[in-house]
Amino acid sequence: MIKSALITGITGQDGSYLADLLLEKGYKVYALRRRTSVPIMENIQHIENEIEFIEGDLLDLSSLINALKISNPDEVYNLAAQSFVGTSWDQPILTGQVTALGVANMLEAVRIVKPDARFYQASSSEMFGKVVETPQVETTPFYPRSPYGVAKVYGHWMTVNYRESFNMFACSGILFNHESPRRGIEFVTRKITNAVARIKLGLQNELRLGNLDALRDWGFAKDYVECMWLMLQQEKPDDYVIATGEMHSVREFCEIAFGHVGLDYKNYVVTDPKFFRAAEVDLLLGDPAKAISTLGWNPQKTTFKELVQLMVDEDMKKVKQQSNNIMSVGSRA
Ligand code: NDP
Ligand code: GDR
Repeated sequence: MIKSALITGITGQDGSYLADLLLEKGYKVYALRRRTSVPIMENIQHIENEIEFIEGDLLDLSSLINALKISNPDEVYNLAAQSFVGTSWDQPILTGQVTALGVANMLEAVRIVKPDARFYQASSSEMFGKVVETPQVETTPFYPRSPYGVAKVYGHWMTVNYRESFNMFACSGILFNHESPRRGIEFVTRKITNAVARIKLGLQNELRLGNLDALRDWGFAKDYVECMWLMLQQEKPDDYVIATGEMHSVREFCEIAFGHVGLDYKNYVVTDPKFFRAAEVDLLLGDPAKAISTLGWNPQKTTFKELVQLMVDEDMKKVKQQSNNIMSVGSRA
């Protein structure tokens, strides 16, 4: 029997890696995609023809019901969100509508159309925010520090509530930061690796960043989507912290990234108050013990240093390619 899955957030980092994984496993993959004036396909171009796209939006319940009816999925992965913490202060209402109420819409669509589908909710370490214990585990109390974090707490508890109220197979993955060459350019890791490539190739002189002392537990996105799938293969639905159990600073990330191309970050990084958060999350460190013992997951597949270096290498290739394209257009003009 071929299994089928519906993914929301397909154009983003995680959606694209999860689609790769599920296609590899032989799933029929359906994906909810928003209409945009120009298609955002960078992350999924390579699998575009293998996915069945359904137009819809997390804000529009009828489109979600339609997506559930068309796909009739065994598994639903709700990855869509307004996911950038910084923007959540500029657009707190929209963030609440998409990242919080969007989860309720998705859960309702599943409950109405396919209540026996297995449901995954993309919860976040940002729910811990101002941490009250370190490392953070599944039972650590939440203290979100941004409209994004607050919205994710709502989505998390709605997932737990639908499991308890309707006996749905609903899981919440509390994932710590995970990165990759497919990461959005405004997130600090990709902002750094892209700038390193541009500086190395003489296209940029400096990199303006906010808080260099923020500490995060950074993993590789490709390793993390495997956990999403594993959670839905268990006998019982549950919630899991997914993290490496290691913490590094933004400064350390810069040091390794610049160092990888023979540069010293101190000569290029400028601190700019514009990039400081209204309320910062100083540190996040997860304990993935439950995921290791129950899901059999290996949190250290890709080390921190390997992650930074692979992101720099990919950005070097991409930036070189972009500047070659510009030069060949210029020479034809
Ligand atoms: P991205 O920001 O890369 O992707 C977000 C996706 O959500 C995009 O496909 C976007 O589509 C889609 N989307 C946004 N708004 C809507 C909407 N109203 N209706 C339908 N789709 C919408 O996120 P990531 O891949 O990094 O993260 C995936 C999920 O995991 C998110 O929910 C995020 O909050 C959560 N998370 C991420 C972590 C990380 O470190 N990456 C850690 C913990 C949780 P479009 O292209 O049209 O904008
Ligand atoms: P985060 O990721 O807020 O943890 O949310 P981000 O990469 O944006 O910030 C990480 C830390 O770096 C500090 N920082 C900067 N951040 C950005 N974006 N730009 C800068 O110039 C900069 N300088 C320093 C930040 O202050 C912060 O402390 C990500 C998202 O993927 C969420 O959706 C997800 O839920 C969490 O990770 C877990």
